Amino acid sequence: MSSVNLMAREVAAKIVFYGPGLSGKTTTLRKIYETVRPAHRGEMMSIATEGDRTLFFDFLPVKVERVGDCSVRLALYTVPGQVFYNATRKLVLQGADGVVFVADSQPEAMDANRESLANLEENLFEHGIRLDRFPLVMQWNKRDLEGVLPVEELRKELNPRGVPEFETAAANGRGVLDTLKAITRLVIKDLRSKRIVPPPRPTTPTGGQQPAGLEAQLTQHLQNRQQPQPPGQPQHPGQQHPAMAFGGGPAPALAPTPVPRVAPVAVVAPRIEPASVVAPQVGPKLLGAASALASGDMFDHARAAEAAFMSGDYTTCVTACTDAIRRALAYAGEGPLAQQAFLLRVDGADLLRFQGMATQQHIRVDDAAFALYVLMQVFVRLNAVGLPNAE
Ligand SMILES: Nc1nc2c(ncn2[C@@H]2O[C@H](COP(=O)(O)OP(=O)(O)OP(=O)(O)O)[C@@H](O)[C@H]2O)c(=O)[nH]1
Ligand SMILES: [Mg+2]
Repeated sequence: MSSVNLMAREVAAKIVFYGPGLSGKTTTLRKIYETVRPAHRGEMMSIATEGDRTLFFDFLPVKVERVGDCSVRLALYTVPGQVFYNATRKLVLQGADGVVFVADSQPEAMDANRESLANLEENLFEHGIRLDRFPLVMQWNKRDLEGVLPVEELRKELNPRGVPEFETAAANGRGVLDTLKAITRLVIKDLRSKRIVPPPRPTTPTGGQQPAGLEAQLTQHLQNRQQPQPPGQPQHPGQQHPAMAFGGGPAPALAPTPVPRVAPVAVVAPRIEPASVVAPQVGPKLLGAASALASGDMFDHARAAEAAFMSGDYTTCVTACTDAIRRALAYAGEGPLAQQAFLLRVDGADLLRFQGMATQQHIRVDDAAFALYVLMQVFVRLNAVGLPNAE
């Protein structure tokens, strides 16, 4: 899914947190959300959850501070771990640039871990990708619990390839940012080797020499981040970390504040940061056109599509639109999609073109914009006929 905007010199990459049910994927994303400063991440969205269980996906856009003359945008996703949601896992996995496998370290979860890893391999293979050549990091989660398996055992069973691995306790945040750093590095390295990431410009605006390659710039950026904080800006435990906490060293202790259930709408508490630390925040959050037209229960689906579009994840935007359109058309009653569209007087040619995208190898920005347009068309037609009604 990676995309590069050469004008803005911006790289967008998709990272998926995969693993069995209840292994801690959503908890991990929430911790990243809490830890990264608001200026560097968007809203976290949990699309369709039931209690603690993810039914569709969680999504969190994160921006790594400018690295040399490029910036990196990450779109972080979780899949639903429960075995019977494989179709959704396949959709979410589409276009991924890297995977963090979140394993549950408890002995009783070992079968589920193995099964989920095999399932990841199978689903990637269906997308024409071999897991053993794909950017992958293992997250041994729930290390805070008593009686967990030794890491050697987890490694032997689940990580024979010896990819980078991290012991984490997502519940208190330990290790999650180190894991994220590692997968980001792997993804950037992979994108460089595929020549997707542009070479750095030869000189800086001030005439200084840039280190070669985006990864070298990232390394330099990480080193800079290790510099001590300027006086007057101490790091408090629990304080949101500057940038992505990509500064190396241990992740900061995280405040044990309870995490509220993630609402579909803005959950970003406004924060006032010293001007010298943070770029000014963009003003109040605005609704996108699709979510402004959405009825209550379609709202977070529309937001997901818009957020994916804004983060440059056009494949997921189309995926989210597909799901939303299917759900929205269902208000016209049971039957094939074409019949539902006909009843609502949604343009058949538009719907055909939209459905044709499913077979496209590469989804471009104009495809995603078109998908959002079709979604809006469906919402407008539903509004016109008064659906969904109040009953
Ligand atoms: N003790 C402990 N509990 C954890 C940890 N990570 C997650 N949990 C708990 O495990 C449960 C499941 O966590 P989730 O993050 O919802 O799991 P998930 O992988 O997203 O599950 P699905 O959405 O069903 O795939 C929750 O009750 C979490 O609080 C951890 O590191 N330590
Ligand atoms: Mg979940």
